[in-house]
Amino acid sequence: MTYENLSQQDPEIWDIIGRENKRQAEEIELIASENYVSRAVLEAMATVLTNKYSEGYPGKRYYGGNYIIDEVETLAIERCQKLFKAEHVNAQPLSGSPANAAVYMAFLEPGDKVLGLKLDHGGHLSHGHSVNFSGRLYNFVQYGVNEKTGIIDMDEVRAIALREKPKMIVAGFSAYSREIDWTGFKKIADEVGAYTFADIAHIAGLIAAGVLANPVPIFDVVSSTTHKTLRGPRGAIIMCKEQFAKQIDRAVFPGMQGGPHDHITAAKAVAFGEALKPEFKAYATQIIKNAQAMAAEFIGRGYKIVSGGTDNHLMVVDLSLKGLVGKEAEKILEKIGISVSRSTIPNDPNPPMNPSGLRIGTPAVTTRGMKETEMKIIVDLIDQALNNKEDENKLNELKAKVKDLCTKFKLDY
Ligand code: DSN
Repeated sequence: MTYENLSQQDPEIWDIIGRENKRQAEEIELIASENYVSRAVLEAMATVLTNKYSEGYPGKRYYGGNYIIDEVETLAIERCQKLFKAEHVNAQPLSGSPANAAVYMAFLEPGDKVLGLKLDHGGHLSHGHSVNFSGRLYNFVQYGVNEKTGIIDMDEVRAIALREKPKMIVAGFSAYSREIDWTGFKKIADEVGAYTFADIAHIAGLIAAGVLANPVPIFDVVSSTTHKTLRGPRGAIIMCKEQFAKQIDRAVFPGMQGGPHDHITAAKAVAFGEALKPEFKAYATQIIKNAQAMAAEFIGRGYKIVSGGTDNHLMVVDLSLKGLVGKEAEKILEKIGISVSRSTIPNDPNPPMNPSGLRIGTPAVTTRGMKETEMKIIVDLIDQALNNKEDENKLNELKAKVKDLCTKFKLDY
């Protein structure tokens, strides 16, 4: 892509973008929810499709001139259906939280009871936290992970469901490293007559590639963002059984949103097309191999990983044994050019703004082409930085090593 117009017309913004571009090129990205899109996805986002208003759905719009936009959205829907074996797809949600808001609006009335995973056990704000719209509008009851194993306790989920009789059960997470027992959730929901809702935002790419189990054929409704392991543009999708198609579509528009972002819909279609290719399965397989190699290396160096390891792309490192907290560790690693996000650990004694752990993920470094060998090198860099946090010379030396590693695994921009 060339950017002559932007660079000439607005050097101030151009300079900021240039510096962020350099930062991404020279630093290691371990935030579990981030990734690098392909040039094709990036190019689709920067198109004239952004100029169009297209409230409604293909063939049923509220504005004229949408006969070409209809083709884009239909293609996005069809590719997504194929990718996840989905009966119905809504490709318009602008992002994860609005998608989840639309799901709740489609199935629930304010005050209805819903079961979701606690935030400090790996859940998401939109799964019922009290400061979020979900916890304010709906009556959320929360389940957690087993204190000893760090794994979701399905007996506890069942006991809470039998006691509380929720109208909906939410399965999904933003910081949990184990496979979700979709069938187990479905059985419990059937026992109590609850709707099943899976939020697969983090693992959508791994599911699409067939390396993790797919809840779409068994759950009533599934939401996902498109920009994490799925490696598409910033946005979301909702998939559901055909019987719920109308209520989902009505909840997205006119319920929650106005005009869809058609340039993003096009980029979603491009990303779904990429995920349908065999190379994407190899990519997803390597994401998990890399995460497992990284977790093993951390454990070998005396770090505690919540649940003892990982089945997916992420791990939560409990720093309490190291005498550190998440915010401090995040800052130290930022100094050497490694981005991570601080994270709560189950039953965290520290507050959410300064929790006891770090969440680390491998989707972005895997996109760069890094493999198990590099994961060990990265853990070594992290370990050295955390052990020498006051030594500025050492931190500068580590920063140079991070940059050096990144230049060997260039981004395609
Ligand atoms: N902010 C995303 C994450 O980092 O997991 C979830 O919304």
